[in-house]
Amino acid sequence: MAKRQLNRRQNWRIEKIQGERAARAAKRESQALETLEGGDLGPEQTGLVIAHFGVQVEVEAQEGELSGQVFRCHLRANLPALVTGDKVVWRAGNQGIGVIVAQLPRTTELCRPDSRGQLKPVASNVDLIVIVFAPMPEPHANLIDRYLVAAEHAGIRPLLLLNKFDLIDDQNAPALNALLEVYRTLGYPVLEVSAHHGNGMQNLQDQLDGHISVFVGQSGVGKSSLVNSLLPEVGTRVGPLSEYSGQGTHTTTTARLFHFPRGGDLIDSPGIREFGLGHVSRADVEAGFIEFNDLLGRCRFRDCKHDREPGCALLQALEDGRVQQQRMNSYRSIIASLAGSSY
Ligand SMILES: Nc1nc2c(ncn2[C@@H]2O[C@H](COP(=O)(O)OP(=O)(O)O)[C@@H](O)[C@H]2O)c(=O)[nH]1
Ligand SMILES: [Mg+2]
Ligand SMILES: [Zn+2]
Repeated sequence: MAKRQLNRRQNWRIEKIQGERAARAAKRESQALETLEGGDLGPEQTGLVIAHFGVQVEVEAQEGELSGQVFRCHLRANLPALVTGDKVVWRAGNQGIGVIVAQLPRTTELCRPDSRGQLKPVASNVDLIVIVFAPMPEPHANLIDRYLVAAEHAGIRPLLLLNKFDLIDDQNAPALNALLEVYRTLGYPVLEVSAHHGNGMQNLQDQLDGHISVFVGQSGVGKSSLVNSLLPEVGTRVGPLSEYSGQGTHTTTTARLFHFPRGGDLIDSPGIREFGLGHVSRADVEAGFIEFNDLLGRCRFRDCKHDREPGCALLQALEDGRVQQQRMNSYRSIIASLAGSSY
């Protein structure tokens, strides 16, 4: 598609219109908040943000007689930006509307760069990242390792999930098994399932129960199919949510939290499924390779790049087989990809 360049004047006009629109929305919001605060509000109670819509959020009551009910809530002006998964203190108004009065501390944050390249949280309190791959499209160890670094960096436990189990044949089995073995050796949990045929899906559900999970992975590996199979309601509920952000020209990557029937939650959005390695430093990448943990700081040179330096603890471990060649390749390729960016 041909890219049409907007001239400065057109750009300025668009920015002006968007600015005015945002100002009008903010004014409407503060009027609504004033009306609500002037009326009768219920007692303070805890709630869970299950979706957010620009200036408002949807909160599920977590205690008392309202527990489980969902309220559209306004935010008091002094609050930080809330994301799906946030625990909050809120007060119910009338007719299913409420006011958020405080945000409770987050245990984890999943961040992504926004359109300006600034890192922004997109979901909080996630404690399991399910990294999905499949026989087709052919998996890249490098990409899996990037997700692992991202998970380690966020302090969130990863689960490796090979989907399309039904597509394993004599041709691709050796390479796939070798790949899985790399991660089993590192101690990462690995599951094999087929979203289409249902193999292993109960086992997967057992792993998800009691956790707040996200599914990530390359396009085409079957994330939508997995989510739809686990939570048939998602497909029907996600669509209408992709609303206009009011800020720019792109649709928001609104994340929504869904409950599994037996406990545990899934936070899902197209943006989260494509969640990748945000802005990380060389040190973050090193820390993201768990088998390096005992080796870092043991190289002869303090600023060792683990490239060809004498007395490098990582190179020695590679030689001894304590570090796997494939992981070392990934590490180098990730570091090389950082070099061009600012880190
Ligand atoms: N054979 C097979 N195909 C699958 C399976 N799961 C998903 N697919 C197919 O893989 C393609 C991509 O799936 P989709 O869920 O859209 O992947 P996403 O891009 O990761 O969300 C679709 O054609 C699915 O029908 C599976 O378990 N087995
Ligand atoms: Mg999809
Ligand atoms: Zn070294």
